[in-house]
Amino acid sequence: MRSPMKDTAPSIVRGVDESPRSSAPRVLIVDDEPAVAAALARVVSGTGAEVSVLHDATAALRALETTEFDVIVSDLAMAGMSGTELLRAVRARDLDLPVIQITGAPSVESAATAVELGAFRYLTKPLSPDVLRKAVLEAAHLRSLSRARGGEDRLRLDQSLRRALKTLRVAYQPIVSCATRETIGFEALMRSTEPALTTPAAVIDAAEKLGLLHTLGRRVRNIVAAQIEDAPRATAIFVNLHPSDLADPDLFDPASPLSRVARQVVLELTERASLEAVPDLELRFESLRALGYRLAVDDLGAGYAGLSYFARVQPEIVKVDMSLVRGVDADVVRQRVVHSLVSLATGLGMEVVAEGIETAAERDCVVRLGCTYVQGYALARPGPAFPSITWP
Ligand code: G
Ligand code: MN
Repeated sequence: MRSPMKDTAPSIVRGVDESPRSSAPRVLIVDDEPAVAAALARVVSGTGAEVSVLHDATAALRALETTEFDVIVSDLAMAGMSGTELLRAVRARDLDLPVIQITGAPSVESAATAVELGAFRYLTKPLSPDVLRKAVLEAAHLRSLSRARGGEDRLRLDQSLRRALKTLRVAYQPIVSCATRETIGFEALMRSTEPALTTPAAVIDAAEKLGLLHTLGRRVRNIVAAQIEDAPRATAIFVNLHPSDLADPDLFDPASPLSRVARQVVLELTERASLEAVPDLELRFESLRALGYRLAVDDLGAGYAGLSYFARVQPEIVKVDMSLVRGVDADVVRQRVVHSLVSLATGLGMEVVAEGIETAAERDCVVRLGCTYVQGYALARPGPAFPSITWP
């Protein structure tokens, strides 16, 4: 491949003007021909950018994991991973990072792919230094705009979440025995009054984005721990866990407030959320049981993991998802599914909660199908510690 530049190849890879590192854009040049890469570096350095050079795309991807670059300038035809594959891999992790592609063999196909993957520019050789410098400056400008926007969004979200955490409340919804019609427990449900984060899903989503899931989980568990002594005698409190909570040492700390009352607590693990990423899952369940907790599988019948998940947790209690409960009294298929889940679970010594009961007909139907407990608006809405039920 001949050099794209009229300039001769220098060995400098640092910016020519020594502006502070923080303000100079960081540009990564990827070209498998060292002489070409050096020529590109010399030209790009002329913009005041801080330039790094790598000679293959795989190394570039590795570098992106540890270093934040503002612009990538990449050759298309490279030994090993191509420039197109590099762009695709970059897009999988960063939708905004501008990538300038340079090619000595332009084609309609590679240009179309560049557009599809959102390349910032598709430049052809021979390349004028001015064109490259202009493209790099524009790309760096775009990057700084999107960074500023992202920073503001994040700051606003952070402020909202911190307010939500301060004012967080827990509502409790009764879980009722079908045999005695007595309340045997309450599900603790997070409630937020923060205007930007009104639903529990929005709070969890924000905490996930900001890396504060453990803070949120601890907050809910500590509120429950402080209220549990006011719960009616012999009732259990059901607490929802996020899979990330299973990686929080606080959950396993015998001295944490909720651990002290673990015998009164059932931890709900939703089948919806994948636990694939949690290492030593079975050991963690064992530790929780050693602390006195019981475990429940939540939303059974709604998720993707299905019965394999069920076998891994071997829960004391399963909660049949409200999608199976809705209209169950008038739907033979739902009745069969619930009946099968009930016989499977009770055959394994587990108890079954039917959740999301909205009508007396649904309630009576799941009782007939053998569910141990019922929960839902038909009995009681979630409310301040601790609501009573109606079951005439
Ligand atoms: O996924 P999980 O089962 O933890 O969800 C419980 C949610 O369902 C809570 O937000 C609760 O307010 C809501 N909920 C409780 N009972 C009912 C019900 O009877 N109908 C509906 N639609 N939602 C309910
Ligand atoms: Mn739940």
